Amino acid sequence: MFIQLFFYLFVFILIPISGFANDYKTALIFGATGQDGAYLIEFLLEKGYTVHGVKRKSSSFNTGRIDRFYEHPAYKNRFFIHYGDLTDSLAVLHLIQKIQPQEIYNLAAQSHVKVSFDLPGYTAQTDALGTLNILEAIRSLNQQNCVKFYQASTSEMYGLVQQIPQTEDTPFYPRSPYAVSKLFSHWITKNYREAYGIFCCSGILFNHESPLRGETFVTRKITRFVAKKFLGSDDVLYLGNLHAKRDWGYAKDYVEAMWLMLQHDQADDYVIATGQTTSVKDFVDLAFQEIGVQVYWEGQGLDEVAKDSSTHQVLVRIDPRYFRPTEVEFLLGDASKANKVLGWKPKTTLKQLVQIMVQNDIELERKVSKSS
Ligand code: NAP
Ligand code: G4F
Repeated sequence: MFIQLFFYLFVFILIPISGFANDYKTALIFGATGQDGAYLIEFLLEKGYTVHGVKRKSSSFNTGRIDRFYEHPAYKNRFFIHYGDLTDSLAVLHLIQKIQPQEIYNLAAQSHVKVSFDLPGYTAQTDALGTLNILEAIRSLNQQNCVKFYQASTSEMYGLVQQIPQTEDTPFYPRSPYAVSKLFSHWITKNYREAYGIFCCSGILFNHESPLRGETFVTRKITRFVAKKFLGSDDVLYLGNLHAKRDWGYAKDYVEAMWLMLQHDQADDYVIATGQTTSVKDFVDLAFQEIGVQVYWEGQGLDEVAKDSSTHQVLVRIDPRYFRPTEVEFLLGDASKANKVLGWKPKTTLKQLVQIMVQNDIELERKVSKSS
């Protein structure tokens, strides 16, 4: 009797509250080599998970963000990488069959909004039908009750915003092939939850940045430029729409929200955001402040420029090549539901994020110039 009681206490109370149970969890991440993939891998490995990541075949190295996990002694035999592509439905099915994960995170996407206008077909194949490939694999393998699924939805789905701030109930109005494809994935995820009872969650994440952010996204483009300027460059930065506003958070804070969604007993969709919005122009100002440069702006439209207030040197000019055929001018998220239900809130302010990114890019630039 006493032994039985101890057994129940150990299995149902001590293991769950100690987090020890996570030692037995296996996660599969599509999009493991991207910004969020790298932060999520680290987060899950730290929690004791075994993590399987999927990388695409590439003619050059594409694992720069995650190589360090291979070498880390604490993660030995708990981190694995497999070749795969979301557009290859059989490869997706075989991976799930072989790995038998308890959690699947779909972070894989052609994630650049401007590029999606040039590659609408490829974007739809990956960002829309790719998600369906995973959900269909779960269903065909009869894994409905064994696996939890996270879908990387996006604030881009609000596009031409119908409400301020945007919540889980705000109507969508996508403005790019990327956003339309993501909207398909958002709804198909919901549909598979309702139709087949699969534990599927979509995180509607607003923009999130970090030192691992791709270099063609506007924040990282700016912080890299500011770092080069700090080390003596004479270049000018060319940007597109300076007046777009985004709700920018820190990617490291946001991957925790993905995990929290899959730990809850009810599958649901959540907005993840900071509740603050800032223009591209103000982001430029903040980034230059980080290296002690005050910026002032002059001119209008295509002639608008940013100058250094002590030297009057031009720092930023407009290049219409960076404009989009249809733009998302304003995003501001309300993450109250995630706060109330999951206990999630952002930990990092925009000022801290800019500091982290600029300092990291200065270090990186120093290393590059030392080695060349
Ligand atoms: P990211 O850095 O661009 O990473 C995307 C990942 O997807 C990379 O690992 C990429 O591989 C992989 N990938 C692309 N096409 C693929 C395909 N056909 N099959 C398999 N993998 C493929 O994006 P992120 O910033 O980490 O964002 C993660 C996810 O969240 C994306 O789905 C994005 O759309 C979404 N999202 C991002 C934000 C944000 O602000 N960052 C906000 C909302 C939603 P390679 O490394 O080989 O290119
Ligand atoms: O940094 P961006 O390219 O990010 P965007 O378009 O907001 O998309 C990112 O966030 C989404 C979440 O809402 C994700 F779903 C998506 O995968 C991606 O991670 O552009 C931000 C804003 C835009 O309004 C753009 O027009 O900055 C403006 N911008 C101005 N100059 C620029 C530039 N964007 C880029 N990439 N490059 C420029 O030179």
